[in-house]
Amino acid sequence: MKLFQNFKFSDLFSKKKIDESLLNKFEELLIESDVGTEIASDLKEKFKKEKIGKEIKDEKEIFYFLGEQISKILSPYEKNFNNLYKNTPSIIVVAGVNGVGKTTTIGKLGKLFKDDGKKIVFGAADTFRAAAIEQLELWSKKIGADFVKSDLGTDPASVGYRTAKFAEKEKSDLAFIDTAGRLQNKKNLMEEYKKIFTVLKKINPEYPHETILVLDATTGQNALNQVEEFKKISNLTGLIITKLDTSAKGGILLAISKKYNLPIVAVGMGEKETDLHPFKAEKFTKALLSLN
Ligand SMILES: Nc1nc2c(ncn2[C@@H]2O[C@H](COP(=O)(O)OP(=O)(O)O)[C@@H](O)[C@H]2O)c(=O)[nH]1
Ligand SMILES: [Mg+2]
Repeated sequence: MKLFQNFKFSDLFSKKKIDESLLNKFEELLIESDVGTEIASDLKEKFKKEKIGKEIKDEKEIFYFLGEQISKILSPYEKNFNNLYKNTPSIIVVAGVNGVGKTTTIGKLGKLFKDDGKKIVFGAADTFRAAAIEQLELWSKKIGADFVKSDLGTDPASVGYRTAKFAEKEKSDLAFIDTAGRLQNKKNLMEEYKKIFTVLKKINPEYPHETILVLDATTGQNALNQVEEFKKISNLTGLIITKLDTSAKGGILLAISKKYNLPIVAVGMGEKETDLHPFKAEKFTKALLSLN
């Protein structure tokens, strides 16, 4: 993950003095890195106010200034994943389009809570592909979570229902419900999700306690559309951004949290079970800008 790819600030600031045309280039770069036009323009203005006409000693100065500002923008959206556990059981639906990393993320979250001594159950409500059910079952075995199995083509809502009931009966601490998220048929998809929520609410109007939307950082601006779609069908309570270990620019986090005011529960930094981390604005910003 790197906000600016193949780019050195020193190339831009060769004059060692900040003027209007440099600020415009700076803004352009920020827009290219997916932070969104509003934030890019805000950052430019802040920069202008404090640094215009001033000599800069080295490019690090610019990175540190930018880092401080970005960290300030992001810090209100920190939500540690430990907050997902508030009730016994805590019923959590994990949503998102195909391939973003939902199943993997459930495995990783399960591992984190399991290590903390919690009793976990996974529900395989992605019944669209047999491989998806197997994938979640493998994760459940790997980390020692209970598993509510389903068959190919079973109604996802019924799996959600059985998972919540299982969690109540077996006194699980957390239940994670995996979903299909296939976008090929948007109308069906949305109906399926709605049905999951309706059925869960019949058991307890408080269910699900959390609906986490998983987004793939490499999709850039498209992630904004995904939030838009999922907001229509559910009360999203948080985001998990995956694949930040790749060449993803990562700037999309700023655009999304600002536009939708959604907390970030965790970030995915790889495919292994230990590759999910709490979202810390300062740490994230440092990685984003390669500062240490
Ligand atoms: N590099 C990387 N790969 C990830 C991450 N999270 C998930 N993946 C991979 O993305 C692919 C799709 O993940 P999966 O959990 O099956 O997505 P789903 O369709 O949303 O359930 C798999 O190959 C995962 O190993 C991550 O944080 N980093
Ligand atoms: Mg899956």
